[in-house]
Amino acid sequence: MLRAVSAVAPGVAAVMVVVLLVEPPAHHPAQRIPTLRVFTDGLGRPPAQVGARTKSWGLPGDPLLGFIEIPAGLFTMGSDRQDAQADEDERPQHTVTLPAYYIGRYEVTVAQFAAFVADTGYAPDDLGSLDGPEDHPVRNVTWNDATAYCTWLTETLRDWTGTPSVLARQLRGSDGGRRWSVNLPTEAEWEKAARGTDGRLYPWGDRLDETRANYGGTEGPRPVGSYPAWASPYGLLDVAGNVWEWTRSVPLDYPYRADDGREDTSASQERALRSGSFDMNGGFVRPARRGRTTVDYSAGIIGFRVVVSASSS
Ligand SMILES: [Ca+2]
Repeated sequence: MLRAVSAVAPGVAAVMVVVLLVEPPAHHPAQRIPTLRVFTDGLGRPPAQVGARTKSWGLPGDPLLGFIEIPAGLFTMGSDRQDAQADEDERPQHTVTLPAYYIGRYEVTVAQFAAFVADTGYAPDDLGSLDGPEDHPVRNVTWNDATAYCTWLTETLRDWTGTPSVLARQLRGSDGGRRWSVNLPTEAEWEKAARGTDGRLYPWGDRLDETRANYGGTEGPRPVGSYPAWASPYGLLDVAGNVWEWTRSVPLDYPYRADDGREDTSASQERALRSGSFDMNGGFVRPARRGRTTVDYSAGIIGFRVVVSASSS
């Protein structure tokens, strides 16, 4: 029962804030503003968070809703023999070519995940996923929870009139091509976006620095985007530390091949995790580091970010 109460608390809190902001003084009851006009976005769906940075469903309020385009091309994946911190499963280092895709600058937040739950009535595998400040990364999510969020966001952004046109065209297949969707990133998509093309050890370069990311046994996760000066070459934040991030990939041996079964979303095996977390040392927050666990596992150190890609879901 206590878990259920805590699960609805964030949504209730957000509504309460809006009501307080828009209600006229009590001596003008005739001018009372219908709350429906405040909460809806054109589809009758309630934005989960009211704030300067967010608009709808807790998504970032920038022109592409927090998505960054990663151009098509080669990148260096994995680790070479000179990296003493590398595990055997990061080798051999090799090049991988990917088509273009979009990926979230930030980890998905508590507000974003709570908006999905509020909109659909989805029952998370772990109700602890709804706990925490709205601008913190969602955690305690299973792989199944994360992929359910992706399925919902795919349909939501296809339907919404406010979806940025560059994303809407891909999601709807408006140019005559295959419809793209919101997915968890593959291991290759995650790693390219996190370290760029040149094989660097960390998002910002080759030198580890505890002032550039949330790792090393800190007190817990921090608001997403807390280290804006230390983005990846493409602009991603918190790809080193804060929380681990689910990928869609089965963690098979390298070299990476997208067509060898590792991207089969119906597989019931374990999945790869990336990024390391606030409680990990520097070796774990290298973008090449591969974590892994089963799809039904949840923990307070595991969250996710999403891509918009041509991959089927
Ligand atoms: Ca992270």
